[in-house]
Amino acid sequence: MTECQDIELEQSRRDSLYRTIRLIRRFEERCLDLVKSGDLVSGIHPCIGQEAVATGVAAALDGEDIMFSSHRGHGHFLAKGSDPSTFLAELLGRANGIDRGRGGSFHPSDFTRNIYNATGTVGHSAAIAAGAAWSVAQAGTGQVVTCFFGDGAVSQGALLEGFNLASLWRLPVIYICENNQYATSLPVGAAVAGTITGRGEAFGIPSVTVDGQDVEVVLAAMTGAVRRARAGDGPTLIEADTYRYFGHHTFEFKVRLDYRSEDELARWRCRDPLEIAAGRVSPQVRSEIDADVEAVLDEAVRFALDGARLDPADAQEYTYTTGPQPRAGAL
Ligand SMILES: Cc1ncc(C[n+]2csc(CCOP(=O)(O)OP(=O)(O)O)c2C)c(N)n1
Repeated sequence: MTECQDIELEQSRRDSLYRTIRLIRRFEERCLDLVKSGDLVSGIHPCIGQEAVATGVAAALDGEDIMFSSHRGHGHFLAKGSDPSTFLAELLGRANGIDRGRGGSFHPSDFTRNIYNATGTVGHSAAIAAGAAWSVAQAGTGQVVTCFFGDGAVSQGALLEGFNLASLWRLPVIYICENNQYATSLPVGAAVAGTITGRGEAFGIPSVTVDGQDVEVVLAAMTGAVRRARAGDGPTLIEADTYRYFGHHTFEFKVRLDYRSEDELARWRCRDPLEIAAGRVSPQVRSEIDADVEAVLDEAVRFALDGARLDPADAQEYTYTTGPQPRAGAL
């Protein structure tokens, strides 16, 4: 087990946490609309219901700290300060997107915010994050690395290899498991032997399970983990219990997968992260924030839809730092 740091938050901080959760919730709802209208062609893995995890994690970090996101990653980017307009343009695959439309919803990066994209294979980011943490530790930059993954990742070999090295070399990395109870349609209880925190503890990593619906609880756990990492005391594993309100992916709007009940969904909605954070903000501030978020998102949608569509002819541009080069003798 690890200790959560006691935190006393000023009201302005609480307002700011509410704003971030609201921004993520409404951004995702706008994305659902854009999926339905056919503008967001890939579909998305919506993080609605999980917003407090990303928000609490990012609130404990400095701008220079490094983040490895997951396929359900929009909230991670917004919480760490990515620009909603260029980020949304990226999801729509437009040339004015943050990665010139090459990353899309599943694999964007935001180098202005030190956010790296999800690996195609679930769980493998944990090993890459250990490498990044080794790198910053060698360079003595004082940066902390965070790595998000879901409950579906915790039995992957690469993840456990990452845990091993992170602990052995006391790396400044914080692993965050967003346990939203399902990997696609597979309940966590049917897939995970033992416990998620037990995997961290097996490698000597301080590990804790927290209420992922309460942003202040997540922030408290993160504050302690960041302090440990910066002090050279090594990694932490935080398992945040949470729930996604929508399907694994928006393809579930078309295909009905009967793996969870309406009752279960209703129970989780009773502990809505947005409502919990809203309860700590005055009604007046709340309506000001809500109006501001809508204005930001109106502009983001306009900016994204105005972006140029990509030209298939330059599909290989920006793939390599030097541009695509024919192999010697290939021509
Ligand atoms: C190694 C590997 N196996 C399977 C997949 C296909 N896949 C993509 S997302 C996903 C579910 C992941 O569930 P979880 O890790 O719990 O994250 P969540 O989707 O719940 O956020 C699966 C099986 C993959 N990308 N990589």
